[in-house]
Amino acid sequence: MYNIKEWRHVFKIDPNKEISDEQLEKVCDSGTDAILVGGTDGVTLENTLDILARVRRFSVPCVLEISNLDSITPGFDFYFVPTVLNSSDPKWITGLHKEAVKEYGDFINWDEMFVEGYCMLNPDSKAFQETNSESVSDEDVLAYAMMVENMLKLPIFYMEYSGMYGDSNLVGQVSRKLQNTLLFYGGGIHQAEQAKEMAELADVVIVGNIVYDDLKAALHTVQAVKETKKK
Ligand code: 1GP
Repeated sequence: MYNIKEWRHVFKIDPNKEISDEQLEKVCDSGTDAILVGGTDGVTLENTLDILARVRRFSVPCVLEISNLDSITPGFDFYFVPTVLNSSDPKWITGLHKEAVKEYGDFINWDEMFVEGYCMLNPDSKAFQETNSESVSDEDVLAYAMMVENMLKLPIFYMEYSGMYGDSNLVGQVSRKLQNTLLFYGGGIHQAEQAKEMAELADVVIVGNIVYDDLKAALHTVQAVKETKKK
């Protein structure tokens, strides 16, 4: 079985966006550690199953990042469940989770499930707005990181800058607060240099949009991350 503790680079594929078979093959065979399937809007069971079937032709691990109850389906290697720490709406913190467990709780293989403590950091992003997130100070982010590590004891803390390159200084400070919890960084990575900078600070670097905007640049981020040691 795969060990997520060894992952360094992940591509996030949005089921609601078009990607050709040829492009998807390049993404899956790129040497990335996993394909994370998830998006903010328009994620349906149909487009999720389509991506799952197409990624399954390759040996790369395939993970569903659950974004709504309708698109949950068996067949993924892992299920990542976001809980949005800075949301003002309980629905995104424990609400949808409770509904999912009410419906599927007895069928869930808990060993395949990892909860991600999300901190939404780009107020202009769809993800931030959709989840009714509240703006946070650096001190807030550090407090959330310490809570995730020491109080909630979640496996993953996700700094989500979706669409915007983040503050490497803050990512570094967060990194120093986490020992057992893995630090995921995602947002605005357009070139290898940025991927490398974040790979020095975070355990896992997530690359999303650039796959659709500039596939060649996206593919270059894999090697950049892989040859970088976390400090
Ligand atoms: C989005 O964190 C990921 O959920 C990656 O962000 O799309 O900006 O690369 P980008």
